[in-house]
Amino acid sequence: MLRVKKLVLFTLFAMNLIDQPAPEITIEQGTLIGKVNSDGTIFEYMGVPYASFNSTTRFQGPLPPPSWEGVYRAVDEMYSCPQVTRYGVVGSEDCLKANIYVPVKATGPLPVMVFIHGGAFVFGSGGKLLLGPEFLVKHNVILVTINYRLGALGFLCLGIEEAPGNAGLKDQIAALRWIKKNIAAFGGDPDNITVFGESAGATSTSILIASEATNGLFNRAIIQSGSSITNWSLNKKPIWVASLLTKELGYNTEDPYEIYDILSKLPYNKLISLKPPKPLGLYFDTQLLHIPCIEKPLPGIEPVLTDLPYNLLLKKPKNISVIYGSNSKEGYFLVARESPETLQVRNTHYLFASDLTFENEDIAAKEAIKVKEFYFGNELISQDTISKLVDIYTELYFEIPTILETDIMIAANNTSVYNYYFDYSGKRNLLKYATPFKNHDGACHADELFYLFNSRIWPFPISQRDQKIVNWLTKLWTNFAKYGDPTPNFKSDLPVRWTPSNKESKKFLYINDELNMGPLPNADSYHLWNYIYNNYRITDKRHYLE
Ligand SMILES: *[C@@H]1O[C@H](CO)[C@@H](O)[C@H](O)[C@H]1NC(C)=O
Ligand SMILES: *[C@@H]1O[C@H](CO)[C@@H](O)[C@H](O)[C@H]1NC(C)=O
Ligand SMILES: *[C@@H]1O[C@H](CO)[C@@H](O)[C@H](O)[C@H]1NC(C)=O
Ligand SMILES: *[C@@H]1O[C@H](CO)[C@@H](O)[C@H](O)[C@H]1NC(C)=O
Ligand SMILES: CC(=O)N[C@H]1CO[C@H](CO)[C@@H](O)[C@@H]1O
Ligand SMILES: CC(=O)N[C@H]1CO[C@H](CO)[C@@H](O)[C@@H]1O
Repeated sequence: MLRVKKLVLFTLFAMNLIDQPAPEITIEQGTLIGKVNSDGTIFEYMGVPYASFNSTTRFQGPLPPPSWEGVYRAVDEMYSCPQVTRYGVVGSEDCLKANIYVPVKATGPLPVMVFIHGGAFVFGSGGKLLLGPEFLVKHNVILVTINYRLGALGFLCLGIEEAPGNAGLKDQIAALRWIKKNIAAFGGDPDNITVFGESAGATSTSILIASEATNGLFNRAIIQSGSSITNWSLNKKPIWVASLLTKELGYNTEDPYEIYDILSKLPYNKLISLKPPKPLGLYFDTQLLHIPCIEKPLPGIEPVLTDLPYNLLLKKPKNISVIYGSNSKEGYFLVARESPETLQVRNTHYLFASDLTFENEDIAAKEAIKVKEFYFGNELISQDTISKLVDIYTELYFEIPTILETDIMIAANNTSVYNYYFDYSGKRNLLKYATPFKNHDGACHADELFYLFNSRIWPFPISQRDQKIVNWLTKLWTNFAKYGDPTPNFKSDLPVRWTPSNKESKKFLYINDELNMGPLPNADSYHLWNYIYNNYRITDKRHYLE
């Protein structure tokens, strides 16, 4: 009888009908068990709680991680923080979980790569749907993906103890602390941690570099299409934004305690679904509502951001090496949201973001004309000139801020800074395929992700051409995680030596069908924006504490 049972079980394993268990691991919280992935190469520990949560402290930093009796089955792939999808609200507030992927074959303490997902601070999760681990883990690294609170739950910022702001970033930091403390139990090296992120995840990573709350928590970082010094990294009017939410519920108040009273009692799915109309301002803005903020000092509360990231980076840059990069046509997905009406309105507005300040309106108007002429010459903004709008979105929001941030880090001159420019267009440029630009050249925002991750959302065979990019990208990224140098012995497996930028010149790895080193891309644009930000960047934090 027993024999038969065992045989049945074995057959089921062989057929992958039930999961084979991964080794049990014991940490301070208790013992947990994971499973082996479908091709037998990875031990997966899914949905491991790195912090806990209590709805009575909904907008505050996370609570310490929970402990448990018995064995925790770390196999739940479906955790995500509450967010609005086209199928309604998904996720639950009990979402502060990490997924840990360990190569089955590896020995010795492994370098650890922690990915912070993007999604405009309102959607996304650490799950396999986008972040399948196989491509990276194959190179003998441990990959950790995390969830953090999103939308109003992660970014309500009222400057009071009950809602000090940046809860979502505090989740990320709690995850990093948890990893530092516990990853050795999974075979990871706690002194060999690379944080990487894309879009809002890159902006988060950049903020984590700037923040003093993360000192000593990680050793390297990769910033993909985001920056802490873009306008969309920082909420200039957090209480006003919060009041837009309560206005949707019929209240008219800008009192932080009243706003808190209203929002703290709301069921999370109602709260996360509040969608105030966003007034189109004079500036060219992404109009994200739920983003990080500068925190007011509050007794007993550890802030993430006490000043603009720009100032923090200048004052006390972390001594870590960083890769910065962006994609050649980031703007495709943003332009896809424009309509003839919004294009029309753009003509009467400034073509820069509101993280600038001008002595008077004349100067602002003069500089705005300069920008308009640079991109559009004498032409109007319309469907006919849409490719110029793609460029300005690409450059103003992604490319230029990452390069300006590069400048700051290079000036600090303690570490290596690498730059890349991703221009490849293959069969896995997922976001581009969702835009009207699917047959155009170049890489859209987020397109590089599908060459780093084995996304389940794209379960198609990989072409040989695409496979080459997967191999290169994952090799470069994991080399950097291991050695702080993406091409330490390039002759063996990579066709290029990726040299770091320095004060004299910025050096870019151009990623396409070939890998080549080259100069600063779009140098004229860089000079334009460098001039504007040097002269007009808001650097006084009082502008962000209204
Ligand atoms: C949440 O916090 C409140 C107030 O501190 C406490 O009374 C309650 O027991 C907590 N709930 C859980 C589930 O821990
Ligand atoms: C900065 O980091 C580099 C590389 O890890 C190290 O050699 C150097 O001593 C560090 N400098 C300081 C001031 O910590
Ligand atoms: C490196 O960083 C340390 C600590 O911030 C600083 O004291 C030192 O001057 C820096 N070194 C260089 C070469 O900038
Ligand atoms: C990080 O891990 C790599 C690969 O295991 C190893 O060669 C390297 O020495 C480690 N770096 C540090 C700083 O421990
Ligand atoms: C977030 C974004 O893209 N733009 C913001 C820049 O700053 C102004 C002032 O706070 C906001 O109104 C924009 O929405
Ligand atoms: C690590 C690094 O970038 N070091 C540079 C610091 O600045 C001097 C002078 O510009 C360079 O010679 C170093 O290479």
